[in-house]
Amino acid sequence: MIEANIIKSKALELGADCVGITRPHPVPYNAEFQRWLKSGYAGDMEYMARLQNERFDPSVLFPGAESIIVIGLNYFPDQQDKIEELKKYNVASYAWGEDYHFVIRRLLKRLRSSLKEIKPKINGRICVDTAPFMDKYWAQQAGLGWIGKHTNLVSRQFGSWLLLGSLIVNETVDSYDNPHRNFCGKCRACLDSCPTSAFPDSHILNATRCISYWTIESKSLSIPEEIGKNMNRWVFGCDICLTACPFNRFEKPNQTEAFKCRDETSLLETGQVIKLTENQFITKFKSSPISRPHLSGIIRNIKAAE
Ligand code: B12
Ligand code: SF4
Ligand code: SF4
Repeated sequence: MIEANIIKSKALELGADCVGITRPHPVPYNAEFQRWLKSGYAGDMEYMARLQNERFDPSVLFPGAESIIVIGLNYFPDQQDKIEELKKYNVASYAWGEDYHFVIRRLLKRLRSSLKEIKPKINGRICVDTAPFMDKYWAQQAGLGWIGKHTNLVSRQFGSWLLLGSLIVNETVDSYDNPHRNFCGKCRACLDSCPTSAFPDSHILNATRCISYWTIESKSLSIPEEIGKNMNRWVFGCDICLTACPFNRFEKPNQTEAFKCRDETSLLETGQVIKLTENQFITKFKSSPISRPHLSGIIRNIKAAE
């Protein structure tokens, strides 16, 4: 057994903005998930259908799992957009700095090493998107916030602007957090704000209607006209439903150096990115989330948003 407070202080010291700890158990949303897949809402994200047993039970994903440490990093921009006047296109704010996968993985690796110093036998599995793991569900269980109707975690400390990562460990702790209450009530601001009507219902996102899916994840050579005409100039991701949430009254600028807006983000915002060669694009956007759809995907997005 290890003291929860020791783990939490270490995580905060390493740069997490919030941290909670919960016990593993089977995730109760398997039926909803299967309905989501069957409805075709995953589009061409075939990986979502893989490793179902692991996704719905952390003890299958990591045998011997005793506790799940969940961290949140605030990514709300620390400044207004530098090039507001020249700006033609929008880029989701999570992508303005270094790729959060690297930032959170680095932090959780350090946390795992420092826990090993206290308990040499402790072992842990890091989850930041790449593992089949329901990040938002576990974040709610660990008390970081609740799953809003826009399907993302909402925090009473940071609004919609938390990125999540978890460390599953083979060690119990002396006290676990309680799941967070849901505060959405009758509000449906996020659902009504979506320009492409991507929510068939509360807590359900049809990714094949979501600008974020089309501009980041889709491998299609073109974006359907119906989506394109409602893209509102979002060429990488989309923050519209997140921005609509009234709990953003608690938002505050992030303090994470790696999330500071990089100069190359403006190449997308001005549209100048299309003048880059493939090699220049790779060099400039190395370690940025923007590299994911490749230059060809970014050009596709700009064409569709015009
Ligand atoms: C695939 C994926 C996407 C896809 C699909 C998104 C989706 N909502 O499913 C696309 C590409 C569209 C996407 C977009 C974005 N994403 Co994304 N994405 C993921 C990923 C890898 C998996 C999510 C998943 O499992 N989806 C499958 C569906 C079926 O699951 P679900 O929405 O969780 O739905 C379940 C619940 O709604 C539940 N359910 C059903 N009924 C009910 C009822 C109630 C009351 C409740 C509580 C739950 C519930 O059942 C469903 C099935 O299990 C996660 C990381 C991870 N491993 O979790 C990041 C993640 C969700 N994404 C993230 C972010 C930041 C984004 C964007 C904001 C990026 C952007 N600015 O463009 C957008 C937001 C779009 C939106 N409104 O969700 C963050 C969200 C952080 C947070 N605070 O929640 C995550 C957690 C990554 C991270 N490590 O931080 N994403
Ligand atoms: S990210 Fe944009 S397109 Fe996707 S659901 Fe939210 S508002 Fe709609
Ligand atoms: S906008 Fe309203 S319904 Fe949507 S997540 Fe925020 S509080 Fe919940």
